[in-house]
Amino acid sequence: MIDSPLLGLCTRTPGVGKTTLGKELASRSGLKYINVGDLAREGQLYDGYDEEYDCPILDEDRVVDELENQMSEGGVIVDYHGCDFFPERWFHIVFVLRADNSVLYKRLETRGYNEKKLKDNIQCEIFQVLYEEALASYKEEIVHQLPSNKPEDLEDNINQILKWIEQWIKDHSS
Ligand code: DAT
Repeated sequence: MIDSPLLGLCTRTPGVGKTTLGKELASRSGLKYINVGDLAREGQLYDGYDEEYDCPILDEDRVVDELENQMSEGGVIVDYHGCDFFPERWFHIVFVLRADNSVLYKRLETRGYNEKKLKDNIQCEIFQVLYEEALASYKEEIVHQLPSNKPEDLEDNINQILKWIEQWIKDHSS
């Protein structure tokens, strides 16, 4: 039995605020924060290169293998811009962060994205691609959308999630 929950934080689109939320949440809750993008980069867990989007292609099986031990111990916040390849049993709760397009456009522009990457990412956000993906991968009742437009959203999200973690720990302590 694990004594701390497993949380998934995801967005389809970078720049929405996963990293900011994930790190702050980890420092306030004591849970461990894992950024799958960083993990893949450090371990070179890639399987080819996507020329169109100008980024390496993740080797999903190796990422899952790499994380399996830590996940079985509990108390982890996983941050990635996708969630459909993680085993369903991994997460007790999944948060899909959302930002308005105008907010997102500005954040991505400052990252120097090319026009196609910028447009595709914004379009994914408009069509709620990741939310649909999360609903197809996990039970509907564990998937929650969170707004991530302004600093107050961040604070509200953190407070809500901290309360949820506290309750989960209470409910699962023997
Ligand atoms: P991601 O990890 O989803 O790519 P990030 O955490 O790096 O995104 O955040 C992208 C930028 O947006 C960064 O400059 C911090 C800012 N940001 C994040 N959450 C925010 C919020 N709720 N309000 C205002 N700015 C936010």
